Amino acid sequence: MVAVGVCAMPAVPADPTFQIVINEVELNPAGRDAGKEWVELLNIGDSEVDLAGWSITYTYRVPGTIVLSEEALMIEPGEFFVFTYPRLMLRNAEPSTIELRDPDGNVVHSASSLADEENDGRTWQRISLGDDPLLGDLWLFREATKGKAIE
Ligand SMILES: [Ca+2]
Ligand SMILES: [Ca+2]
Repeated sequence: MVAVGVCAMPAVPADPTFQIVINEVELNPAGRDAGKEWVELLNIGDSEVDLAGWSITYTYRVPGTIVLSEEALMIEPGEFFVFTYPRLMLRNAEPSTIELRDPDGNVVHSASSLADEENDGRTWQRISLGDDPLLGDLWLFREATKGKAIE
């Protein structure tokens, strides 16, 4: 997809794949879930990325995708972006996969087999194994660190 009608184009890398990762997921926040489920993204690359047109999947009830932002949404290297789902959209009990997709629909990153039946402030957190996509990710279920680096 090509952005049109703007003046200065930001320096977007040719291949933002593996620069933006799903870093933390809250499937089942304390209390009612509607409007309180969220996914934290992190830019692990060394250049900024425009998340306009990028989408994230949801799993409840009929799976689908929702666009993060129709407008420019820059995420700088090392920066987090927390997307809060607007309504009840993430399944708690059955393990499911959440995918981050670029504007062309390519899966950029995914968090697999996540389930959260704990109605509390703990979240699934991605533990870096060196930021090499070939190594995959380790996911831990711990107290939330929303918008902050995971220890
Ligand atoms: Ca809940
Ligand atoms: Ca939920």
